[in-house]
Amino acid sequence: MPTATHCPYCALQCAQAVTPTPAGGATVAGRDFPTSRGGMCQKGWTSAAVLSTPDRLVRPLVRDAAGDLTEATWRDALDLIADRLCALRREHGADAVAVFGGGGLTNEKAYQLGKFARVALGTRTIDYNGRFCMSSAAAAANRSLGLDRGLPFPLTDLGSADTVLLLGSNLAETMPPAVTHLAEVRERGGLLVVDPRVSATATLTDGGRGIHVRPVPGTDLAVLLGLLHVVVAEGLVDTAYVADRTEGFGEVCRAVASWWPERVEQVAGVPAYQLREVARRLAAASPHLGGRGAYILTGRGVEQSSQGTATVTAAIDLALALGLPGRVGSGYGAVTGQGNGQGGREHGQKCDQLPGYRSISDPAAREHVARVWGVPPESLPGPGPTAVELLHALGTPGGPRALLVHGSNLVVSAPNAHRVVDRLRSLDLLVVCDVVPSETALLADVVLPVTQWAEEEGTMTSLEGRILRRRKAIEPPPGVRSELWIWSQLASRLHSAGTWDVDPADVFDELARASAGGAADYSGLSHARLDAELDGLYWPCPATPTGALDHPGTPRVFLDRFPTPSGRARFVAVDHHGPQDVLGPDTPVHLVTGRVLQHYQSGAQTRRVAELATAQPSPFVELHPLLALRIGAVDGDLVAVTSRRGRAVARAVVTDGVRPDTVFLPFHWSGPGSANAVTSDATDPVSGMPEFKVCAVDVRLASTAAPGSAVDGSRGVTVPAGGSPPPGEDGMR
Ligand SMILES: Nc1nc2c(c(=O)[nH]1)N[C@H]1C(S)=C(S)[C@@H](COP(=O)(O)OP(=O)(O)OC[C@H]3O[C@@H](n4cnc5c(=O)[nH]c(N)nc54)[C@H](O)[C@@H]3O)O[C@H]1N2
Ligand SMILES: Nc1nc2c(c(=O)[nH]1)N[C@H]1C(S)=C(S)[C@@H](COP(=O)(O)OP(=O)(O)OC[C@H]3O[C@@H](n4cnc5c(=O)[nH]c(N)nc54)[C@H](O)[C@@H]3O)O[C@H]1N2
Ligand code: SF4
Ligand SMILES: [Mo]
Repeated sequence: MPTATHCPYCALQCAQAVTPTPAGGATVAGRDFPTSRGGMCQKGWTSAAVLSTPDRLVRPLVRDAAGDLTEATWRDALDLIADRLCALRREHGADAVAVFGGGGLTNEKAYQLGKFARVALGTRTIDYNGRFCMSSAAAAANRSLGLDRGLPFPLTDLGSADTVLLLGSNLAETMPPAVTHLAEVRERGGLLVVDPRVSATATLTDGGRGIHVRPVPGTDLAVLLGLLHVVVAEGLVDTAYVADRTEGFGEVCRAVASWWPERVEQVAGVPAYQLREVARRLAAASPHLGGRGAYILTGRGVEQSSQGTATVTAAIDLALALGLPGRVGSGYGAVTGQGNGQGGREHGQKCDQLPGYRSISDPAAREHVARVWGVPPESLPGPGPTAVELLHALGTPGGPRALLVHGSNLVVSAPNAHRVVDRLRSLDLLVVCDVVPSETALLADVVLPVTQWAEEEGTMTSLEGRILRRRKAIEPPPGVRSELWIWSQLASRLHSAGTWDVDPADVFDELARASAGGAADYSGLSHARLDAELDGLYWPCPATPTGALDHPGTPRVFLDRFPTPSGRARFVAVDHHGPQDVLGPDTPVHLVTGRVLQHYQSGAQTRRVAELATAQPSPFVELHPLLALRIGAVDGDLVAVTSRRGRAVARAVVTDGVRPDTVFLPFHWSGPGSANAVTSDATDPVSGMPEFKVCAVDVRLASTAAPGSAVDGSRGVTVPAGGSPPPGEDGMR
């Protein structure tokens, strides 16, 4: 019998039917569902391969005196971790133990991890990889709209609109089944894409029926200020909406006054006529001018920037001026990335947060959550450092001495990876829970093998804020444990207060109580209720005052009011400064980073799937024919991309799909082609988001470039600079 569950990877959470095979693996088929409509991408279709990858972790590993990771019993591994944690806490205080979580963890695990950090470890030092992903969009939405639910409307709503403006999102590769929801908009010629590259998504603008805007990397904020300038200058503002539902418009009007299209053209390289055209098309689609509706959506291309929060803020300001948010058939949204990127940022693994999207600095929130946890509110630590600050502090005087990693492969995915590897190596204790020996696991002192997706029960919250059931379809390999069990074992060894359930349904019930009354209220839900609702339910979904679980959920938020003190959305004035790295004589080219269809994130999972590894075997750098000519490179040559931080060597793909002043490097590989050896760890001052997307580099033929060292997770393994990574050394098996 197939089990109904959802894909292990991205936030679209395509519906799957998983059937066990006699050999212990599984087969995966698509299943009807409103967002995925029975479809999956190549990663989803091949996802079962990760369940039985030959190097699946099935036993705890502990680093021995010779420096090798060797098999250990669970008892020995957990005793060792608990002993070392106790000793470090005694000597250096509770904050000396740090925790790093992930947006791929189920809601139950994300919740329990936050509780484990605050109650069992008593540390404030916890953050997670969602900081790399959704933090700028979240910070801007919270500030402007009072709430961060990535898409505050169902994805299926997009089909009714005249126009969709996609900024820095390559949906056609990052969520292929979602493209079906753009079909009607494309038919109307209404797809507008802002991306410096001719991405797969940009080609959906259909040869000019839609519009592809190609700004200089890192200048989207200027583009958005210019668009709002045109909307104001040409009298296209929805004045009734602005008066009824917003505040702060006057200041924003003044701020955009100086961003006339010709000035934007100078900064962003986008022709002034094209800016006017985009602004007019958006306005014509807006309800107040009789249009069918318009959506503005942002992705990582504009958010992963040192001005990411400001850029999203400008996108929301534009949407508010056109009267889009909180209207059926129009809106602003951010396209959440990770499988549980949405739920993962609601239940307490963020450094400043308690479950239910509550602030850890709010006395009432602390009181409520402490009661659910059975501990005094004053025992809960305060807010801790954000991800990049946390990583930089590891092993420094006064910084954390131990790190527990759950669901992130930092060696590949964190910015300025050489620095991160250096910090990880300086720790007294690195513990990594994973399903495969990721590059980060290979660096650890203790590696714990955990259950994955089709082996576990739980819930995930998709990009639309829809809560779904993840269901167990097959037995995990013997020897593998769930993280809920691991935390309960460690909590008891640490003599922690509180109860530590191991059944995901029980943990969910506790999470529901902890979230009650918070922004992301799940108190009207249970596993049993979600089992009966095959399409899931949207939060907020509170219990009734009598405790009944029959709230219908909230597909569309903001329809009546914005959850701000005044009930109005806030215009926030922002200004454009550009990326921290500026081009100079030694680094004259922009590097932009991103994704390819076949690989997921750090590639820890997808590089182990034969079909995906064959289709996309090694890192590559896209460069324009003019740049290729200048450096004397042809297709297939090894090209070195060097910044002030480090260097990546990858195969050249010569294409006029990138601008002559820009190269593109996907970040899915470690070793010599590691994009994050090169990226900048400058962060956004509001959100802590690193500037992954844009930095300044030198590009030349690898043979003419100075040698550099490669980022590789394993200790004692030296990867030669330059040259193709030998199979296996970049984690591919
Ligand atoms: N295949 C695949 N799918 C995934 C993932 C994956 O790893 N692989 N990861 C999931 C996750 S966690 C996430 S966050 C999402 C990310 O999904 P997306 O945001 O769609 O993905 P990216 O490729 O990171 O970036 C999108 C686009 O931003 C463009 N870009 C780069 N710099 C700039 C700029 O300065 N301005 C503008 N306007 N655009 C720029 C890039 O050219 C790229 O086409 O994907 C999810 N889905
Ligand atoms: N240059 C550049 N860098 C980027 C980005 C970019 O666009 N450019 N994007 C950033 C973004 S948006 C993101 S989201 C990050 C993501 O990057 P990472 O945080 O590295 O995410 P993953 O590769 O998904 O790592 C998840 C790890 O957890 C393991 N895993 C899977 N399920 C579980 C589980 O249930 N429990 C545990 N303990 N482990 C599990 C996987 O095997 C894998 O090793 O990368 C960021 N880095
Ligand atoms: S689009 Fe995302 S959720 Fe759907 S199959 Fe692909 S990776 Fe899985
Ligand atoms: Mo992400």
